[in-house]
Amino acid sequence: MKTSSGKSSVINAMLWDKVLPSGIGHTTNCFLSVEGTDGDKAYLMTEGSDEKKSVKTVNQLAHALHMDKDLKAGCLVHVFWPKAKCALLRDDLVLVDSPGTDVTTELDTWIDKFCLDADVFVLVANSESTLMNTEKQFFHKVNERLSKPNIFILNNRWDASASEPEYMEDVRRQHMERCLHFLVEELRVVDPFEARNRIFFVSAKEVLSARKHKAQGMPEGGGALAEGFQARLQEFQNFEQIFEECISQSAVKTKFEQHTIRAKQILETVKNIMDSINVAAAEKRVYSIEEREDQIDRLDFIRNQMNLLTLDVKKKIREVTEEVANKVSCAMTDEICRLSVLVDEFCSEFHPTPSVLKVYKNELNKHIEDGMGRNLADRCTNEVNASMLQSQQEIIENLKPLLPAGIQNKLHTLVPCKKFDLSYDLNCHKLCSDFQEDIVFRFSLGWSSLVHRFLGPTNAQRVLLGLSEPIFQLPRSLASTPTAPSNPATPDNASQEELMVTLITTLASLTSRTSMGIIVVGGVVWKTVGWKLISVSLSMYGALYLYERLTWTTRAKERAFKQQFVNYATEKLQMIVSFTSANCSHQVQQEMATTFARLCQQVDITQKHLEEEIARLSKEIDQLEKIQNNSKLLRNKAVQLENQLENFTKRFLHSSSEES
Ligand SMILES: Nc1nc2c(ncn2[C@@H]2O[C@H](COP(=O)(O)OP(=O)(O)OP(=O)(O)O)[C@@H](O)[C@H]2O)c(=O)[nH]1
Ligand SMILES: [Mg+2]
Repeated sequence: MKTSSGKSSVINAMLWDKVLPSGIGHTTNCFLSVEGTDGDKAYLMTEGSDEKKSVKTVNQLAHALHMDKDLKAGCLVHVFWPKAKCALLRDDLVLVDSPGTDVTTELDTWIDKFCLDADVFVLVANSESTLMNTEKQFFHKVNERLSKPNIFILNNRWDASASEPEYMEDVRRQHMERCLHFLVEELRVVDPFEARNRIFFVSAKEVLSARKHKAQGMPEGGGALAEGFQARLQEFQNFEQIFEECISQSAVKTKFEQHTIRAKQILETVKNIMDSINVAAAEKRVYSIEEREDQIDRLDFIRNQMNLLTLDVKKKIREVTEEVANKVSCAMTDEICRLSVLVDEFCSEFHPTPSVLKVYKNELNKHIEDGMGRNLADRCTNEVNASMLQSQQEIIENLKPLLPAGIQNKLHTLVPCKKFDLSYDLNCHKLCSDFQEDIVFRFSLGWSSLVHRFLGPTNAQRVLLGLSEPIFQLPRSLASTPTAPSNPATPDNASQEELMVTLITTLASLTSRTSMGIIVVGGVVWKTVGWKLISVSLSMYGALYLYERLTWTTRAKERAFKQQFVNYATEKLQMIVSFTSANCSHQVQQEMATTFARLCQQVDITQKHLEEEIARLSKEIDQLEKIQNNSKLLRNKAVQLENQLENFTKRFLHSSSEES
């Protein structure tokens, strides 16, 4: 590092050619880097300019450097030397030559600028003097900035020692001790054993001239060479070999150490990320599994409850409908019993002409239909409504817990419990359309009335229509009796005797009433007593007839009509009691079933939502499992890479640092 110690000469010797200018005095006035170029021409580039200045000879280079007034000691000039000319430059090696250190005080700036990237430092000392303090100081500073820098010490100009062979060994030992002390004790960059491979005694000038000779095809030992040249050449070659080994190891280290450290950091981060992903996914998965279990439980619960509730509701609907049927049928039976009252209440113009009668009947039908409907409604509708509403409310209350809170609140709008009107649909008009009134005058002791009374309405009709068996064939002679006008259907061909026999035969089995007794007695007497008695009887009979005929007024007819209608309608209505009650209970059943169906629909929606949610959770759980597996896989990969990096570090980085 000291001026003229031969730094430039060492580089030239290593490059086998005089690449850099060297000479007595302060030759190198700035930093010079020498690196290889693929081209066959050398050139140089100064800092801050892209211009490639061509150099042909060293003199030109020296000239160029000297001429450049802008160049200061602190700046860097790149010298590009054809790789073809020098093997050393082929592996991207860059050699940096410095100006003499004793000429400048800008050590710190230099170190920052040129030394921090350096793999190997070579201290070229002048073996004719001892290590200079300025040289030592530079390396102390370098040592502060870099950890264990690779430092070689070349004691150059060792050829000079050949002139004083008697002191040579002593001088060499002295130099060696001082250099060892400097490297091992002061700088502590190497151990004592290793340090012996870092200190060499050489002559750059000799080596360069020998190599130049050799390059020109002349013997390398040619020219005026001092004694011990071969040993010094050998030592220089040793230096070169160890220097190159050191460079390559250091290159590996500088190239890969930082990357390895960075890669380890990245792998550590990746591991942490994967771990946290794994933990988070596991937590989320556990949570999702729990949630899914909850939802499945809830779904099962809803299904079971629905099954139970459906049975319950069916039972309830059956009960309510039965209750309604009973109620309606009771109410209707009562109403039918009270039908005469309802019919009596009716008043409208009555006249036995068919047209008036038709209107009368229509109105009567309507009156009964309205009245009965109203009465039934009064008796049943409220109760039915109440019990139905109560049942519906019970059903809703039972179903409510199966629905989510949001729907529970608006259930009354989704399933409205409106007031429900039973429709009884009596349809009296149609029911009584067959009604045929019988309001022609009929004498109570007349022929047909008697037959009616004795034989009952069915047999009487058969007898009167002449469709019965011969025993019921009525005697023809009776046609002349006063009863004849009252019954136009009386047969003419029946004989009196036969009639009597028939009557007696029939009467024998019947409990006789007073009038019947009279007739029977009259009939028996007729054959035995005289005409006086018969004429008295006949006049009494006539008077009775006259009386009945006169009292057969329109009012009586209306009464008879109403009575007949009541009988007829009672019979007909009784026939439809079970039908109507069934109809009503059916309406109730429909209404309740509709309500229940609406509720079921809501429950179905809830179930469907639950099923969807369960499916979603299952999918999520699968995804989380995949994520977990992936994160584990990636973590394992990271661990593998870490191991590989560790092996690499042990093999290529640690070993080299241990060696150095
Ligand atoms: N005898 C002898 N002379 C040498 C040796 N090495 C270099 N010289 C001579 O010493 C002088 C200075 O050599 P340089 O290589 O320029 O020295 P330097 O350290 O680069 O000098 P600066 O760049 O000025 O700091 C030159 O004249 C060389 O011929 C050597 O090993 N033995
Ligand atoms: Mg120099």
